Amino acid sequence: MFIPVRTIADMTDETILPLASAGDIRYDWTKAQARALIDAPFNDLIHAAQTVHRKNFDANQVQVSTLLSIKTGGCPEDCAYCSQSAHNEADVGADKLMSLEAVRAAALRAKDAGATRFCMGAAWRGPKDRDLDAVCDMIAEVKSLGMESCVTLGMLDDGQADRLKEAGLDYYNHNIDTSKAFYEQIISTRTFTDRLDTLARVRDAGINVCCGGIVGMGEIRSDRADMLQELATLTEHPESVPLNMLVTVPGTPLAEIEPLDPLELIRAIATARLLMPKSMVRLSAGRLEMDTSTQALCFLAGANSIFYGDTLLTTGNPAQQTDRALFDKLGVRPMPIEAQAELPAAK
Ligand code: SAM
Ligand code: DTB
Ligand code: SF4
Repeated sequence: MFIPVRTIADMTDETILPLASAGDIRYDWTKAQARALIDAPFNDLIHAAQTVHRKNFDANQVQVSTLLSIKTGGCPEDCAYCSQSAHNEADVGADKLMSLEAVRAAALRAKDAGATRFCMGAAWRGPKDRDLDAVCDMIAEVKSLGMESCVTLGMLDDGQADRLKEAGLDYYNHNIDTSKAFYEQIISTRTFTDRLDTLARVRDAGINVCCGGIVGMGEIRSDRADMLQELATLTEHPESVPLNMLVTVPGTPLAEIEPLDPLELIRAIATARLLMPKSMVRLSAGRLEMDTSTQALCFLAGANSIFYGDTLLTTGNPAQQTDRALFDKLGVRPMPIEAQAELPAAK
């Protein structure tokens, strides 16, 4: 079935897009098509996204990851949203890299609480080789507990991704954050191309790619479509696409920005689901500020992963009890680790 949708300003005619029955894996999406999708009538967009979602996933399962900041603050990058940038007043101050014992204890707690993936973040421009040794030990530790591992350490040089792969790393998170056009408003210390280079190194090393961005930083809807089109036209779709709603942090340049209408996040999630049908789409930061109905619509639009545990890296996340109640209310079950391993994107 083909549903006609009205395109946005830079296209004058109605265009025909394969909305409802699509779900093909394509790498040739154009910006105009991505913009037309995100701009479609809300009900058409959500219906199409949920239809594609059901073809690829159990619609009542949501993957559960837990985050830990293993090195917090004092970051040399100038990301305008971030509490950990040394350029921002908000900077929480530089901590040392956490010990292996402390990481193991946190991973065990996450596992006992039901998380199947453990994600470790460090506020670095990129890891030094000495740091990488320590992080490799942490990855091995997480794997020995029977969990999937993910790290986000900034930019990687040649060879560093291979070392992470050897340590058993499952996912590397590195976000493009926003559209190429809006990017310079947010970060000046590393370029959009730098990010793509790191993503290529991760892909070449055979590590699953986790890459998404933030909405609500003052970009417009077409920027959100363009960011998603960028991801959907990489050589392979990222296996995991985290979509964060900006968490405004006092002392950052974006502290006073008007909150984005949650319907815009939901549109972005549905568009991600349509452009990258087999990827996990994570409803990431910003859930503490969202009501149950918004989160339910995010799942309906095709989100199927969350961060679980009351802290993200430096900001808050719903309490575990609150999320258990959310899942109960919606009849959602945590995705078992075996089911994740079976997903086409994980192979
Ligand atoms: N330092 C590493 C890097 O930037 O590659 C990894 C950690 S960084 C905090 C991971 C991602 O979290 C960022 O790329 C951004 O998309 C997201 N993030 C950071 N601060 C945020 C905030 N205040 N609100 C929403 N998302 C945020
Ligand atoms: C991602 O896209 N979101 C996570 C994870 N990747 C590392 C981080 C969210 C951070 C939110 C702000 C904070 O807690 O400092
Ligand atoms: Fe540093 Fe990452 Fe924060 Fe940017 S988002 S300032 S790179 S910790």
